[in-house]
Amino acid sequence: MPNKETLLEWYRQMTLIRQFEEKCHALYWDKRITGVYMHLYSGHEAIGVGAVAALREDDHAITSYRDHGIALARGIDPKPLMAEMMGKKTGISGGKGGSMHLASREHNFWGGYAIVAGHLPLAAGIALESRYNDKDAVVLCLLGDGASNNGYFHEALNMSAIWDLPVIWLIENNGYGMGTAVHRVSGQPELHKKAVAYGMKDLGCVDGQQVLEVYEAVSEAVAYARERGPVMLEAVTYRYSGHGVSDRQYNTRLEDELRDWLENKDPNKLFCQYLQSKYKGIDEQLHQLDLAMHALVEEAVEYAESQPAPTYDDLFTNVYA
Ligand SMILES: Cc1ncc(C[n+]2csc(CCOP(=O)(O)OP(=O)(O)O)c2C)c(N)n1
Ligand SMILES: [Mg+2]
Repeated sequence: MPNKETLLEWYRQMTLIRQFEEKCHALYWDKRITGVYMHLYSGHEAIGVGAVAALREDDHAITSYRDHGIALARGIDPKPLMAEMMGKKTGISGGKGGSMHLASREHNFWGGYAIVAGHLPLAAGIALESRYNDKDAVVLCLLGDGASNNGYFHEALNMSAIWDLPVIWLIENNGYGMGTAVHRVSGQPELHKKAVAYGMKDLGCVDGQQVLEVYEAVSEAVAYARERGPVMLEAVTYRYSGHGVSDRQYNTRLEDELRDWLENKDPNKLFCQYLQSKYKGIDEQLHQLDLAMHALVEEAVEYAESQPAPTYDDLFTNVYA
């Protein structure tokens, strides 16, 4: 069982993610963050924080375009992240990636990919490097429910199985791929069972709104992957905003459904209540963390706005032809 200090650190991260996302949303509608796409992680916090907490520093993480929360959980400073949102030169990806392509080699965080399931073969490749060079680092690959119907999913899972690659395939099942419900597009709506088709270990399904449950399940998955090879786990969650910022969501989803997930299954509220019941008198400490994360996000915005844009010459760096 993680100690109080660790639990408070998770609370800090979950709060930071929610506040960062809410700020990004406001900045987008204020046209201070531009671009067509930005996919928020609000609602998924317990998965990102619980799963990344189960990794060692030399392990790897890779995810889809819904990547801000994983970048923050991996310990990347909010300042270069916010600068990236605004396309600044000092952004974590040099201002050329934006919201969907956050990455940091130093943090073994490999992105941020816009193509649905496009990062799955890359996850297999990173894991192959680890195995080939006799390292024991594992790869945490987070993917959406929709991604589990893409051809890359089949190829990458199959390869990981035949080569015993140390990958944790963690499906963040938020019920929808854009506006399409899982049961309408997946022949097997119990997504974790897809592991069976590849002879892969299926660790089942976990409540993605409970950070401790996610942490425990992913820890088991990590131990399995490190010793034996690929493993699949599903975490059920919900996104609190539209698919991306330009999607107002209410066209496609029932307001009652959203209200239920917000009122009764908000991962941050549930974890706050858990901490309050476990540690009497912790309220003031939690309140101080809320304030500190608010200040941290504000500082990140101030920093990002003060940063220069990439130059003409920057267009030609890190381009492979
Ligand atoms: C190969 C490909 N097809 C379609 C799209 C358009 N698209 C972007 S996100 C998305 C839905 C993916 O849903 P899911 O995997 O469940 O992830 P979520 O957005 O729910 O986190 C689609 C169809 C794309 N980016 N790439
Ligand atoms: Mg989805």
